[in-house]
Parts: sequence; C-alpha cells; structure tokens
Amino acid sequence: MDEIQSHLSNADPFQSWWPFIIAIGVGVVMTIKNFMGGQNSPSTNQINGQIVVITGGSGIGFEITKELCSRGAHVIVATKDIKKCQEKLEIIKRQIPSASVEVRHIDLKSFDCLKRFAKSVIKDFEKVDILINNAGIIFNPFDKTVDGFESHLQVNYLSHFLLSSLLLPLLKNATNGRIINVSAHANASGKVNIDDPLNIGQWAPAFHHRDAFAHSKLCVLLASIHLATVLKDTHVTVNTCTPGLVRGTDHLSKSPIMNAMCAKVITYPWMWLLMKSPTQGAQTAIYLATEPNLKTVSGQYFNDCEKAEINKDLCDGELAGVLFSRTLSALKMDSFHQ
Ligand SMILES: NC(=O)c1ccc[n+]([C@@H]2O[C@H](COP(=O)([O-])OP(=O)(O)OC[C@H]3O[C@@H](n4cnc5c(N)ncnc54)[C@H](OP(=O)(O)O)[C@@H]3O)[C@@H](O)[C@H]2O)c1
Ligand SMILES: *[C@@H]1O[C@H](CO)[C@@H](O)[C@H](O)[C@H]1NC(C)=O
Ligand SMILES: *[C@H]1O[C@H](CO)[C@@H](O)[C@H](O)[C@H]1NC(C)=O
Ligand SMILES: CC(=O)N[C@H]1CO[C@H](CO)[C@@H](O)[C@@H]1O
Repeated sequence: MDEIQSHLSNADPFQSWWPFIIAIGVGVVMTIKNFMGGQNSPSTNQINGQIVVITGGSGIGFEITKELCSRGAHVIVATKDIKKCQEKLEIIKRQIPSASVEVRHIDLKSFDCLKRFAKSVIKDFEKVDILINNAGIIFNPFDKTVDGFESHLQVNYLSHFLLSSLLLPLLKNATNGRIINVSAHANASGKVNIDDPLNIGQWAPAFHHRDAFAHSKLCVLLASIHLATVLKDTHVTVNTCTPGLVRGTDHLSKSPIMNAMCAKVITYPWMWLLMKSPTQGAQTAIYLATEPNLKTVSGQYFNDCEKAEINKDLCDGELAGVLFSRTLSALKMDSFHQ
C-alpha cells in the first residue's frame, strides 16, 4: 500500500506510466459500460397525434412515457398508484411543456379493475395506436389474486392478455396498431408444461418466485408470437422485447433478494458497470413504438433494438397454441376478437 502511494505521489505525468495505466483502466471500464448499455433507438421520428396506452409509469415505463411524449404522442399511463404517478409525470411536464399525458387507475391483480380501465379508454377514445404492456412484478412471495391466479402469472401475463383483447377494437381503428409486450431474458429459464401451461395449482408447495417470474415471462413471449398469427389479417402488429438487465428501478431494489445491505454494497458497483440505466432499458420499446419500418413486422422478439433469436421449436410449435387456448378459457373468453 505504502509503495503504491509513494509511486502515486512521485508520479510525474510525463515520466511515469501511471497516467497511462489509469487512462487505459478507465477506458476499459467505460467500454464495457457502453457495450452493456446497448444501443439507443435508431428512429427519432415524431408520432404526433398517436394515442399510446402504457401500463406502469415508474422505472422503465416512466422513461418510455417521457420519450413518447417528446415525440408528440398522447400517452395514457395506467397505474395502480395515481398519486405517485402524477407526481412523477410532473417531472415530464416540466421538462417537456408540450407533453400530453394523463393517468388512469388500473390494478393488474384484478380483472374487474382492468375491465373498468378498458371501458374508460373505450368511452373516451376512438383509437389506440400503441399499447405497451410494460408493468410487471418480480420475485414476489406466493400470493393468489382475487381472481384466484398466482400473482406473477396474472400481473405479467393474464392481465395484459386480457387488456390487449379488450383494446383490440381501438387498435384496429388505428392505421397501424402496435402491441408491444415487455418480456425478459429470464424467459429462457421458464418452463411451460403442455398439460397445464398456466401452471394452475402447480405451485404450492414447491413455489419459487424465480420460477414464477420466468414462467410468466415465457408465457408472454409464446402468447405474443401466437397472437401475431391470430392477427395476421389485421393491421395490428404484436412484438415482444426485453429491456435487458436494468438497474435503478423498483424491479430489483424492491425484490426480497436485494434487501440485505451487504447485497447492495457488493452488487452496486457491478450493477453500475454491467446493467443498463432505465433510459437505456426503455430504448427497445421506444424503437418498436416509433420505427416506421416496423409497420408490418409482427410476432418477433427484440433485444437492444434488434431482432433476437427465439427458440423456434417452442414458439411455433403446438405448445404456444395450447397455451393460447388455455389462456382464453382461463379468462372465460370465446376468442381473442370479442
Ligand atoms: N429492471 C429489469 O432489469 C428488467 C429486466 C427484464 C424485464 N423487465 C421488465 O420491464 C418491465 C418494467 O420493469 P421496471 O424495471 O421498470 O420495474 P418497476 O420499476 O418495478 O416498474 C414496474 C411497474 O409495474 C407496475 N405494477 C406492478 N404491479 C402492478 C399492478 N398490480 N397493477 C398495475 N401496475 C403494476 C408498477 O406500477 P406502480 O408505479 O403503480 O407501482 C410499475 O410502474 C417489467 O415488465 C419487468 O418485468 C425489467
Ligand atoms: C372507430 O372509429 C370510428 C370513427 O373513425 C368510430 O365511429 C368508431 O366508434 C370507432 N370504433 C371504436 C371501437 O371506437
Ligand atoms: C402480448 O401480446 C398479445 C397481445 O394481445 C397477448 O396475447 C399476449 O398475452 C400479450 N402479452 C402479455 C403481456 O401477456
Ligand atoms: C423460448 C425462447 O425463445 N426464449 C428466448 C428467451 O430470451 C432469450 C434471450 O433474451 C432468447 O435467447 C431465447 O431464445
């Protein structure tokens, strides 16, 4: 230690290697950080007059909302905490005086509440151009909703399925309706069983919150890809994205694994280096919402504003279809087009 210190204090920037070593070190760290941050949405076009519905107005949802406001859209933010959300949106209004944004109540843990939300949108709007199914929960303890479903499954998957179906008439009324679902890398560790794709009643006593999250996000991906085929004769597209690993939202900080102080101290520097900021995490959804060239692209999975590989056997096979039809019956729907 003493040796290093004396080296440092004696270092003459023109005679010692230290400045170069430090500069290279900083360069390597920043290169890693930039690489892990992913790319910005390559499209910068305006979407004036378009109506956007997004679930969840904090974290990544807040960043998506802000950007789409700056592109001229009218954004309806569906949130379970109106007051908190309104306070956040004040920030947007201060930064973007022309922002057109409103808040409406939704609780994705209750189908009744969700239906009330959809009704209010249908009453007030004739079209919806973009629906972004962004809200989600992660690593929550086992819990059943009032509707009797495991909470990750209902919040992340079933509710967004239902919302997409209820708003479909408005999406069809837009010239190029777009449904954007937010999944996660974690879909890769999810398992969907063809005999019981929704895992109903399978959790207790073997419940693990990580499996529940991964399962719900794999359902999102599979159902989205199947839905694209169901909607192929309409102007409505449906694509799925993953934000990547994002720090600084409630997603990880509120999850039980991050509660321990030592976990924070150990992980924060790594999170800063290896994970995306919420703004970076929002880029792929923004790209899917605004890119003109994606008008007819449907049923794809995107990461870092680029098409990502999916497991074709899983997504195009029987499983996705079975999941889709079981989801319809779990939601007591005859078909996706009501
Ligand atoms: N952060 C990551 O590393 C990461 C990685 C992969 C995927 N994702 C996905 O990206 C999306 C956004 O995540 P985030 O990082 O921004 O997390 P976040 O900060 O926790 O935001 C989640 C949002 O979901 C909303 N929400 C949760 N439960 C709800 C309910 N019952 N009813 C209505 N809204 C509810 C919250 O609304 P309130 O504001 O009203 O509480 C919040 O706006 C999620 O789908 C998540 O799974 C995130
Ligand atoms: C679709 O738009 C037309 C007018 O452009 C309107 O009359 C109709 O009610 C809209 N449909 C829905 C489901 O709102
Ligand atoms: C996303 O895509 C379609 C749109 O309706 C739906 O079937 C699917 O379940 C949705 N994803 C979610 C969030 O589950
Ligand atoms: C089933 C499936 O296609 N899973 C995908 C989940 O996400 C990862 C990475 O984001 C993909 O590589 C998998 O193919």
